[in-house]
Amino acid sequence: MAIERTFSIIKPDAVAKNVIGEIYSRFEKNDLKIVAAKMLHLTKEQAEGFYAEHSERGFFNDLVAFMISGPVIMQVLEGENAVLKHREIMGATNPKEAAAGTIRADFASSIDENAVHGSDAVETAQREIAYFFSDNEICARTR
Ligand code: RTP
Ligand code: MG
Repeated sequence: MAIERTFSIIKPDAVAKNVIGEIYSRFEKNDLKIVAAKMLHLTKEQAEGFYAEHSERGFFNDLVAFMISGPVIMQVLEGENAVLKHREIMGATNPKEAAAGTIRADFASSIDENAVHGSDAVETAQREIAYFFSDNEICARTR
């Protein structure tokens, strides 16, 4: 199976709940390696640009307001089948529909404040990674 990279955000609600380590542990238990990470408080422009594909949706303004309501931690995860694997361990967008044991089932409050983001395809991951990380901020994990 192919080694892929995917882009992950621990959203402001989960940072506020102090469950960064719990979420990182889920990544590690599923053989996803963190090859880049940074904490930052997004600007409105960064959040609008990142979620530009949703700009016509009714929830867009609330989504942007939520994403800038506090700091986030973002990371690049690497591993076999990383994009789909990460989506599986995140669970469904709406935590009420998320499978038991998934990150959103355990830590999300609502469809609006749903703890994590994960890229939905390899091409999306490439674009999202490049939006926040330069090549020299991504580390090889060879040992
Ligand atoms: P994400 O992009 O954050 O990983 O989430 P996703 O793929 O599961 O969901 P997506 O359709 O891309 O939506 C992006 C984020 O917008 C919020 N949302 N709210 N109120 C609503 O109906 C609604 N739908 C989506 C969620 O925070 C979702 O994660
Ligand atoms: Mg999405």
